[in-house]
Amino acid sequence: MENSLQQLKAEAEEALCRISDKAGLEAFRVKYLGRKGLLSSTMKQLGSVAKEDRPRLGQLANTIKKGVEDLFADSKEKLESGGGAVAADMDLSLAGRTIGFGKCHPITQVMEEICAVFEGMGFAVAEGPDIETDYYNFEALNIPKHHPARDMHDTFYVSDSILLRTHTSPMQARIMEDRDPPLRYIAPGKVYRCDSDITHTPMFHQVEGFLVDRKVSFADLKGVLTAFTQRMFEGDLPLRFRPSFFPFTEPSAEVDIACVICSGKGCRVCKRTGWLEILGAGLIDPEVMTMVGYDPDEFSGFAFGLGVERIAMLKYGIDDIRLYYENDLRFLEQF
Ligand code: FA5
Repeated sequence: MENSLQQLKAEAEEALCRISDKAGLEAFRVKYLGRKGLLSSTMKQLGSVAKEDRPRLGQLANTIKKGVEDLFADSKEKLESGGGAVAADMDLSLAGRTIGFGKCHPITQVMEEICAVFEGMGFAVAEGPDIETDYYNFEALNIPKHHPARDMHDTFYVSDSILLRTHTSPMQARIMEDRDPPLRYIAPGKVYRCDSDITHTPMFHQVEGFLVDRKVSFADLKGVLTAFTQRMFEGDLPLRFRPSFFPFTEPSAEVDIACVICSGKGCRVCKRTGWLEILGAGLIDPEVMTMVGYDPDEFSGFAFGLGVERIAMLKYGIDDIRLYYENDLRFLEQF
């Protein structure tokens, strides 16, 4: 009896798997679960088994019956909701839905391109922490407490001495402190400022670059940056060096590229000037050299920090920087 019950269970389970329409379900119900069905007739035989085996086999029969009833209910529900194992009207030869491949965000792509251009010029790549100390972000760069230059940075503070780095320049101090010249490094990464409009975002990317050696001049800086823009924009884009001020470079400059969005005629992106600022740069201030233990009479260097989003705007003719961070796939998929 026990064997016949187990065999019936296995048969019923197998039969259920093969059912693909309502008629099949009804036939199954009549054959296995109906009043005169196989389960009922097997259970009727309980009366003829030995008295001492009856409770155990009765219990087993009930469990098997309940199991088959549950499976039947499940299959019925699946079939009625169109999710049957193999629906009769399902065309298995149809092509499946294609799953699109993901790819890097356009800013990551531009960042990698920028790094590749500088690596081609012999710069090594170093990365540093986004959460930075006040010392490396400001003090080591000749920006002591209460210096007015701190105001330009719109800093997000974590505590009095810890902050989200406002630029990648702390990497100058971190690397110079650790190593002796000659040095030629770039340091790409995220930076943060409380700032937002069509050319500013609160989180953006910079690539810091610096070179320290004997007899480094402003002409070297101009040469490297001109070669960079020529490679990045594949041609001669007008470039201008504007005198500026950074406490950690002397002399300092800001570099603008002719606005590709309006071809230099003036638009809302370039604030009607025909130029878009892409980086700050200069010769490393002797004060910074001294703080990291270099002799400024023996060594000199240049440094620059470029805005990756600005380069990406110019490269692709994007007129609002915030588009990069709205996560609209229709925009992102174009790159
Ligand atoms: C600096 O951050 C300096 N650390 C650059 C530097 C490095 C100067 C080494 C000298 C030597 P500045 O604040 O100008 O400078 O920012 C550099 C570039 O980052 C800007 O030219 C601009 O392209 C970009 N940038 C600045 N603020 C934002 C912002 N909120 N959103 C997007 N890009 C920005």
